[in-house]
Amino acid sequence: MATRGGTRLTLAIMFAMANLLTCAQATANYEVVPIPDNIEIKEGKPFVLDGSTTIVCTNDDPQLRKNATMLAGYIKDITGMDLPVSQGNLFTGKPQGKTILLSSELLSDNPEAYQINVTPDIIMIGGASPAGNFYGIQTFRKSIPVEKGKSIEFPQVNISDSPQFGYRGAHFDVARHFFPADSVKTYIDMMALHNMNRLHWHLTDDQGWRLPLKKHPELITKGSVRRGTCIGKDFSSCDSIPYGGFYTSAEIQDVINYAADRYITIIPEIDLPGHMLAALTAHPDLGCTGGPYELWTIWGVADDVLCAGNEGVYNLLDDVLTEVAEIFPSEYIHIGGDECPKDRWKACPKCQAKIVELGFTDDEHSSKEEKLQSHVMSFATDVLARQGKKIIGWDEILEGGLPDNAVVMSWRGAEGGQKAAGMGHDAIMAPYTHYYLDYYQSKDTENEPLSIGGYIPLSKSYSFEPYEGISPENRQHILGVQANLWTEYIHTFDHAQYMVLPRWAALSEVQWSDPKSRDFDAFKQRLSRLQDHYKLNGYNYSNRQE
Ligand code: TNX
Repeated sequence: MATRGGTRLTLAIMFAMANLLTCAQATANYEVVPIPDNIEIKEGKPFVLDGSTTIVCTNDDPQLRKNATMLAGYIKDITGMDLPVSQGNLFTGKPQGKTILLSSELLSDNPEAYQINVTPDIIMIGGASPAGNFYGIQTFRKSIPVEKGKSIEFPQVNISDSPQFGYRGAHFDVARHFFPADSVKTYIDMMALHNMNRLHWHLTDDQGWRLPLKKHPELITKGSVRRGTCIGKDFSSCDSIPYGGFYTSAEIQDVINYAADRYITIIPEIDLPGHMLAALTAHPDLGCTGGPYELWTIWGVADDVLCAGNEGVYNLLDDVLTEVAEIFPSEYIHIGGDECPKDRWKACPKCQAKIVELGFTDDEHSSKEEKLQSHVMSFATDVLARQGKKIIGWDEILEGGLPDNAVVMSWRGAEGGQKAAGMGHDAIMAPYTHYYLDYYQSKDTENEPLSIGGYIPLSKSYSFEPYEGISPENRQHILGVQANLWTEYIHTFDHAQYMVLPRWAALSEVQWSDPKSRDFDAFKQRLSRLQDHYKLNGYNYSNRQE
């Protein structure tokens, strides 16, 4: 009896000790999403992150300081440790104690490149720029297991990494349903977690105008609240509940700055000359029929578009785009160009007179109305060029001839991007076949929230090959890849998060990682750890992994 009891006691103590040892410590895993290019683990004593660690910037660059504060925030959220941030210099003496050292002087052709070197006393996160440093911080942050109250062991390692593409985009439609500035900021945080750097902000459409402009306040006062919304997919119905929303100028500025602190550029979209019922509602004289018009309560493609034979349209576009260029620091402004039916223009004496004036005729490439649309797009391009900006347009802009320097956003498959690259134009791949995240992510549609249709499982988003069909000499024209989130059927931010997560994780590996590392099963392992970070941050995500 005594012996048995003694054995039991010894076992219990051993078990408790083993538990203590394993519970008190957790080990970092560098295989994060998106997977870094090179991870070289080394033998030897790990770096143990505990409350005595200091975060040190190697210079007084204000961006690096912001990075350091952000890193301290991430570590606090994940582990509960509150680490101090200070400034030091690698060359004027070794910092005291255990240190995470941030720098932005790494030599690399790619400004977004970074390296992480872990030794027992120092973790060095070096970027080729503050942005590169920031991506090093993202990888570091994602490597930490989400287990509060434990010290974290970081195995010694050399990581070197840089992105495949300079344009790593996510789109957000805030016109069909409105998402307040706080939600947009959370969207930006989610993007940063996936190393994305361009937010394509779809601010105007047939169902609402969300961007305040000083010169044209009527676009908000008359164009931001619709009479109601159709119920589900029944376009003959209307809930008769006024629906709308818009940002204040201060909120727009705040979102731009918030994004910039996370190395994300906001590309605003003013969708023209179709998808313009909001502007027509405010200015009925600018449509071919003279109206009256009202904000749409249904979805789809409206026949009423801006009248391209009306001088007032050009004046409005000049004012709007000039002010948009002043507000947004981005090099690119998106001017839409998609889904502009030509029925009204064909029947409109003013549009037909303009076609005659410009000498347009039908030919084997395009109709005279398509050429008229190109004329509008060229006008908008020139207005923006005067402000030092370039344009992005949906792939329909290929139809009547492309303005110089125009970037094509390929959405009706990858063909538009392939064609643009062949013509020497830059292109962004956002094919509906892989990256329309308003589509279902499961075949089990009965148990999914109502969606526009389609089926894009995680594996499909993971399988896109951006260079397929592009000759090696034209690859330089593929700026990058983007996913779009159209919100006809997405009413809440919770639902928006559910649609993009985890498909953004798949996208991020296509945008960032070396295609040689593409492996769906290995990706799913990495994803399970990323999901812990989704949970920690309170992001709503889907568990579907078809
Ligand atoms: C096509 S993509 C559209 C949008 C819709 C979307 C729905 C593009 C340029 N136009 O207006 O919201 O499909 O999936």
